[in-house]
Amino acid sequence: MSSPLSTAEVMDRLTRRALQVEDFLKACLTAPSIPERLRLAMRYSLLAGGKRLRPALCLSTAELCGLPGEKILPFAAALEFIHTYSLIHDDLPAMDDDDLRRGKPSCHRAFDEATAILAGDALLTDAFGLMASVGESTEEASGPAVPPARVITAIAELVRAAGSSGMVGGQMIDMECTGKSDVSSETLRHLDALKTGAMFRASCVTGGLLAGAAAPCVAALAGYGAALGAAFQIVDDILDATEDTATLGKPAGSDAQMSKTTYPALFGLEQSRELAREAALEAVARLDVFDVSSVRAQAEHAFLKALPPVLLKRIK
Ligand code: GRG
Repeated sequence: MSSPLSTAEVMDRLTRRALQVEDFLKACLTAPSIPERLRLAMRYSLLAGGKRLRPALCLSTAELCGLPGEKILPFAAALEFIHTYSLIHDDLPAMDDDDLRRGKPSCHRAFDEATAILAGDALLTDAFGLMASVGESTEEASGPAVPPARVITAIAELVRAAGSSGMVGGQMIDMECTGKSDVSSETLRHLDALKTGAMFRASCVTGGLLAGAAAPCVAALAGYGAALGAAFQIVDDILDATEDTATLGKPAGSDAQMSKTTYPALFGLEQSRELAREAALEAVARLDVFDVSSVRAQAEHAFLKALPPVLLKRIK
């Protein structure tokens, strides 16, 4: 069994994963057929930093289940394309109307509203080409990187997570709840599970599906991703209420300013911290089913187990 990783080791692995994803992303969106202003806006937001957590989870869970991450880099990058589109649209005046994202002017501030809408639309649409590409046969390679049937299953999983019954649905509920003072804790959990949790869950599950993992392992990855997503959202809510704009790279206190229902608003800071800890522990426990034998899988198992507690260290 793998030994526990220190915070520094987890951060080091995350940084290396982020760089691997960053290199791939930098090589994307170079086709001369893309109108220049659209390309600039897409690359502006895509390459503005970001922790690259969702692709890192996909690559790591694939390796945990025996598939080398290099084989599915385009799929992992697609998760970041979809995440970036959601951030661009979330910042628009019709939604959260935020001027700052990832420490820089939000896309509609750096360009204009119409260009930002199109940049988000294009990132979402182009993500499907990236996902499909890992199941396509190319002339250079002898066959597809991953059997096409697995790729279709993984795409279907991600579509459910990102679409109307997932992230977009969660955003709709979030908007409907904004400004209301009587939002229940069940509604908050539900909207967060859709808005944030669904993409975390899908990032983990798709890694397993692409690797051809057995059903109990895929179910464990789903539980891990959902619990990690819940912990992440609670931490994000706490940070919004306690950190400054410079630290966050986005406007601090915006949840309270917009009268959003958040964990600190409903439960107070101390209980929110406890709920984040519980969710992180649940995530870690879901990894117990894995019986890892290869060195690479052991390393990923240790990383995934150590990640939820490290996430909690972002809150004081
Ligand atoms: C507009 C369709 C649509 C959906 C928006 C993701 C989302 C749904 C809204 C973002 C608003 C928000 C602050 C959500 C809380 C959690 C979250 C997704 C934070 C941002 O993710 P990080 O911290 O960001 O992984 P980086 O910049 O590191 O990629």
